[in-house]
Amino acid sequence: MNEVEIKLRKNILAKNEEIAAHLRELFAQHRLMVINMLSSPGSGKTTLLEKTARAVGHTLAIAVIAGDLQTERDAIRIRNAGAAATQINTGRGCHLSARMVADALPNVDLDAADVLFIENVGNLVCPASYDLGEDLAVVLASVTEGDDKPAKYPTAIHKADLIVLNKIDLAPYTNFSAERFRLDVRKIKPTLDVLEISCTQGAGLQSWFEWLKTKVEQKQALH
Ligand SMILES: Nc1nc2c(ncn2[C@@H]2O[C@H](COP(=O)(O)OP(=O)(O)OP(=O)(O)O)[C@@H](O)[C@H]2O)c(=O)[nH]1
Ligand SMILES: [Mg+2]
Repeated sequence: MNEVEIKLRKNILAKNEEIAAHLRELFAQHRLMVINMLSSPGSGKTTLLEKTARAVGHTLAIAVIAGDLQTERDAIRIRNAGAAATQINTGRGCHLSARMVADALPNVDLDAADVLFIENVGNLVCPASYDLGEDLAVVLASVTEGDDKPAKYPTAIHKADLIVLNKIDLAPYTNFSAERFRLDVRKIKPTLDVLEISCTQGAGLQSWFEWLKTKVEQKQALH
């Protein structure tokens, strides 16, 4: 990057921080827990949200903003699972920005929801640099991506408040080492928990629901 590009990027990020701060204030006023979901394409973000909506949607009002370059497919899947969902199409954009989230908010009932998930565009690079006013960031990894991803994408690991490791049902068919994965995570952020799950077979999902419930209760108790 040359000097002009660096300055431009700094300005864009500063503007994003400003809007994110407004969003954070707005979410706090509504006592809404907001979770930014980051992952590579296809790690299972939408599947996890579908499972969550079906399993705990009757006790926890879930709203989702789903970001993809094209199509409304993820929002449709989530609505079919019983949660409110709004789709953002970024066109060629590799991440959601605070401005995009702000523009989508008229479609989200902030009073009705207990938790708002923001399913970011699938990649571990750009979404790690853009604050969306969220309370927490969850990085969803999956065993089919390989165990070297934390070491290769440390910015996303730094941003994360929880790592969810999905598709553990497929571990026997790969050379994935949960030990290597956890070791690299620990090197980058020693306090970070790794929660192993299988969306298709259900392993670990109960722990995910409990983590989520605790976080929502903590947010609601703040005011
Ligand atoms: N075997 C297995 N497959 C899974 C699991 N979770 C999700 N999948 C499959 O993985 C594929 C991708 O899942 P999605 O939920 O669409 O992934 P995503 O992260 O939302 O993808 P993008 O929005 O495109 O980035 C689908 O075919 C899912 O059925 C799992 O735990 N085990
Ligand atoms: Mg998806």
